[in-house]
Amino acid sequence: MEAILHEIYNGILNGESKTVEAKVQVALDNKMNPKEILDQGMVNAMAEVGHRYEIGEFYVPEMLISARAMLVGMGILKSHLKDANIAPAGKVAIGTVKGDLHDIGKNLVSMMLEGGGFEILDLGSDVMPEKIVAVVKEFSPDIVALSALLTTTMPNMKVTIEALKVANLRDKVKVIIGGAPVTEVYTQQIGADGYAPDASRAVKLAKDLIGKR
Ligand code: B1M
Repeated sequence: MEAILHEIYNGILNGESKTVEAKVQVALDNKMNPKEILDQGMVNAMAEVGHRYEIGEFYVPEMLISARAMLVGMGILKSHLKDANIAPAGKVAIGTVKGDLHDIGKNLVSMMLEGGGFEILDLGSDVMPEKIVAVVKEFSPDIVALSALLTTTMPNMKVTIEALKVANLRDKVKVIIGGAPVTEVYTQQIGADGYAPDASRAVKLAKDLIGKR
């Protein structure tokens, strides 16, 4: 079993989508826990990709092919991460903020929230504040979940909250935020309702905020 996780890990690191696709399937066929496959085989590999980029061993193209392999693996895991026993908990509109194309973490949060029983409106990445306002108006989600991976795009979380205020929608929806550079302190500074450092804590936070735990 360890060997399969290792192959998935290396597949992501080397950007080999086909290997990742095949090995994730083998792991599932062998009844491995999907959360274990995700955390130990895949998320760890992306952390190593980030490390190699930081020390100048990887460049953007390597990051990109690793990200593609990660997304292929996540696609296979998705339905297995759902917990069928949990009743619908609420509606979440989720997106990565304007200017930011990083969507792996956002997709993971989205998948885990869906697995936690939430109905998901996934708005993708590079989402304009105006789009969030329009979606809140039209679909009345309980929660807006914003992701940012760049220090330069984090301020667009505040811009989005301000846009909700201007549209008189701020008190109609909870706003939660996350992503590698985001902190609890920043959450308070911009007046968001909550921060989660990872996908599973995002589910707990969302449930707490709408009183479903
Ligand atoms: Co970029 N990138 N990238 N990148 N990239 C980072 C973020 C960086 C830290 C790398 C580095 O320098 N070490 C750095 C940011 C530096 C900074 O601002 N502080 C960086 C940079 C600089 C850039 C470019 C500017 C590079 C360039 O072009 N010169 C460029 C920007 C493009 C843009 O967005 N406009 C860029 C581009 C890219 C790729 C397109 C090549 C690719 C993204 C592909 C994709 O997402 N489809 C990419 C990647 C893959 C990364 C790294 C290597 C990995 C990110 C990732 O997917 N992590 C990243 C380095 C790193 O993070 N160590 C890096 C795995 C993922 C599971 O974790 O997204 O953190 P994460 O999500 C976690 C939590 O943060 C949390 O839960 C998730 C799961 O537990 N979370 C939330 C996330 N969102 C949440 C929302 C919530 C709650 C929790 O809502 C409530």
